[in-house]
Amino acid sequence: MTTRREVPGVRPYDGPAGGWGALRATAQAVRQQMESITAPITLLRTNQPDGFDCPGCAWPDKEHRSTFQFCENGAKAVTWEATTKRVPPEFFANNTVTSLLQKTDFELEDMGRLTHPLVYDRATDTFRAVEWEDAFARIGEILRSLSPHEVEFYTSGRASNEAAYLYQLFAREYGTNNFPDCSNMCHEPTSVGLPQSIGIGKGTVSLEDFDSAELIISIGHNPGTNHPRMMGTLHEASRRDVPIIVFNPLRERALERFADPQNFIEMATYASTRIASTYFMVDAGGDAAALKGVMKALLAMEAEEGNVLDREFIATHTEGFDAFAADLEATSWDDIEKASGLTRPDLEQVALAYAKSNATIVTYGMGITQHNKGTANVRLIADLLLMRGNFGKPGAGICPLRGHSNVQGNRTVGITEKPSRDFLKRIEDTCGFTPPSAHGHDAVQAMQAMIDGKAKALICLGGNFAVALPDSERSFPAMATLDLGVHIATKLNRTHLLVSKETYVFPCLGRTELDIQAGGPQSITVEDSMSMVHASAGKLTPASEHLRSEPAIVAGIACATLPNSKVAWTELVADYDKIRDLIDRTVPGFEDFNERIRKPGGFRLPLPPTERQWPTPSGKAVFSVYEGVKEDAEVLGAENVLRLITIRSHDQYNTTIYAMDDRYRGVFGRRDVLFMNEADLAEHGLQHGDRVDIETLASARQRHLKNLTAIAYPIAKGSVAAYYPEANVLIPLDYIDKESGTPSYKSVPVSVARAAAG
Ligand SMILES: Nc1nc2c(c(=O)[nH]1)N[C@H]1C(S)=C(S)[C@@H](COP(=O)(O)OP(=O)(O)OC[C@H]3O[C@@H](n4cnc5c(=O)[nH]c(N)nc54)[C@H](O)[C@@H]3O)O[C@H]1N2
Ligand SMILES: Nc1nc2c(c(=O)[nH]1)N[C@H]1C(S)=C(S)[C@@H](COP(=O)(O)OP(=O)(O)OC[C@H]3O[C@@H](n4cnc5c(=O)[nH]c(N)nc54)[C@H](O)[C@@H]3O)O[C@H]1N2
Ligand SMILES: [Mo]
Repeated sequence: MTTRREVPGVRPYDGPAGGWGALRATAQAVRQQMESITAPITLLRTNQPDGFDCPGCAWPDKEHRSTFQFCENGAKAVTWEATTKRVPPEFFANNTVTSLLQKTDFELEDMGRLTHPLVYDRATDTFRAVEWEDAFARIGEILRSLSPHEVEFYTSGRASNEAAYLYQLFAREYGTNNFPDCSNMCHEPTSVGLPQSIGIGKGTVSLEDFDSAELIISIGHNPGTNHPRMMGTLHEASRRDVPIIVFNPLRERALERFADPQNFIEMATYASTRIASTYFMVDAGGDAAALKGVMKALLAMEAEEGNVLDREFIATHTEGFDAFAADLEATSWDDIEKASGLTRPDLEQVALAYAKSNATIVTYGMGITQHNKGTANVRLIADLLLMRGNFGKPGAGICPLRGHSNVQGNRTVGITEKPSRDFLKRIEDTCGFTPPSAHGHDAVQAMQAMIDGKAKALICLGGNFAVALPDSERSFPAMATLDLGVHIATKLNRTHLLVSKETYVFPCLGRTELDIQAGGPQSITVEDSMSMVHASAGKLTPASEHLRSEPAIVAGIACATLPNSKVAWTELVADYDKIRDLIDRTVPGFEDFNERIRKPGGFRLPLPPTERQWPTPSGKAVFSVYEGVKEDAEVLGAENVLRLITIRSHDQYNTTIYAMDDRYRGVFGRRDVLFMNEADLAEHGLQHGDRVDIETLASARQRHLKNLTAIAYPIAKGSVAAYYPEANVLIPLDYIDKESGTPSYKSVPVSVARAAAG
């Protein structure tokens, strides 16, 4: 590479992921957020049998009783919540909302934990403290004056099963299925696609499966940052010489090399382990074509040599194979190569490795789901696994990397805008009211209803709704049109400041904190990515004596809204066992919930495909047909169009910015960068470090993001990447996967030009 000009805050990162850099970063996170005496104790309680579940990610622990698993980003999530910083009412008295809106997302949350329930005062443009009961009474009054379908009940996936269950019970008794949910922006294609393929919308592997896998294919996820405890698993697999094939448009350091901080020798010798055995820089949005290429090659191998497909499995357990195979035949290699950005020999090489492996796991994340063909992508992964019977045997299966630490659990206990009849019937029989059956709004539909003036109130159980959604220039103003905004949160964020006619911010307990109710100290439960349900109990003194638990806040609003409620809210909140009893009676798989949750490690929810049972309408697993590769080849290959990927930095948790670095990608102290392939820079007449403007193509409305610094980066040619949430201004709200409603956050057609401003 020729010598490049120096760009402030941009320098290549040569080390492995993990290692000493990760230990240093952890120490720094602790120093910045916590008094050092309590910090190590808190961290040691993370994911311990009697401790709390890490709020960082949904990757499981071995039976939840391993010794402390080091995880830099888990430590950041914990210290960010357990911080000693506070934002009391005096602070709000001295800072108008207009002035707070000038602060960055990092600055807003870094101010610390919320301490009092707050109400917005329009006259002074400030938030002031309010009594809980007064706030509940007013909210109840407003909600009673609205039609239930005008109210949106948003959930972010950190909420416990108990809080989420009460929340859906409240909204349903009130009269709506409007449950926009962070999952709608995340793994909805998994929830919609996998049931069609294998009858259940969840992953099928367990941690133990990784011990006997012979091949791991990792598509579109960045575990070094987002699921760091998974690095231990990949590290072990690699040291067993298991090939790990990666498909990712960006070179992600942790997928190349990793030094395990738990490995004494690696640390002492500054050594590291390779992770990917082969790394394919697929084009953004090119996975469907790549997967079809691999499967087409497999069919060809079967025709030539035989014994490549698991014919018996296909005959006994699946349907739709002939149409699926015919479609692969009909798809041209030319289109596959154009749409994936990979070559036929590349994909044949993957097919060969796959044909050799007797047990394959495919892991995937947002690089697969956040596309306008997200559901089709997920189904193609299932197809690949079905071809060789990679379900229901040790070491094999599908492994979606879930987002928030309890997003999967929220879904399981009823946060869905499309509830099944069966579930509604159980609620009716158990609770004595008739829940509505009409489908409600998902996240994009909820925001669209707000933009159209059809929604009048938004209640948020956590999260940063407006900032997480696409199209900020339309989404932000929509917040102001609402009659009511209610936000249950640990920390202040921009969505809270986009005030509605009346706005309340309610401070809640976090995972790390002691939750004491009338019936004594409570524990909550969560479900990890592998369908393990286990208990979690915080131990820290709450950030303020005025905090309430999420279940208590939901119950408070419910009591004030529904004076004749059939639900015994106060009793349920006094003892969460009673909430679990209700879950036991209404959600399949939770039989004897209270008993089983008390066993160390918890229990696993039923996953029929692991026993080769397929709860699809036909009772068989179903192959899919994706006919879009030709169109993808045209769209992805179009001249002068780049595909924008929006990603998380290493110092970020969704819209929460912990700090301004992205260590493994070599970006420090800034987030205003656009990652570009060297050849694309040259074709645009640009150099590393030039300032650029980005414009969204193929949309009627003009959308710009100006003055980013373009930097040369190993990324597939034709793909560019910028950080979320800043880049959300560029994404049209209706640019979604039609089947699941998930925004196409990872393949926005854009043009890039030298910045107009000097
Ligand atoms: N520390 C930390 N942990 C987190 C989060 C966090 O923000 N910070 N967020 C949590 C949540 S809610 C979620 S959903 C998960 C997210 O975890 P990931 O699924 O890892 O999400 P992203 O960071 O969005 O990155 C996706 C990866 O996909 C790649 N990619 C982008 N487009 C494509 C494509 O078209 N094809 C392929 N093959 N790859 C592509 C990107 O280069 C990137 O490496 O992590 C959870 N854990
Ligand atoms: N462009 C682009 N946009 C994206 C994505 C992307 O990859 N690209 N990813 C999407 C994905 S995968 C997701 S999941 C969404 C995330 O969307 P959200 O889940 O809505 O966003 P978060 O940033 O996780 O929410 C952070 C806020 O949660 C609150 N919080 C933290 N802990 C707790 C708690 O214990 N209880 C309560 N009640 N509140 C708490 C704090 O106030 C904090 O400010 O964003 C989506 N948006
Ligand atoms: Mo997510």
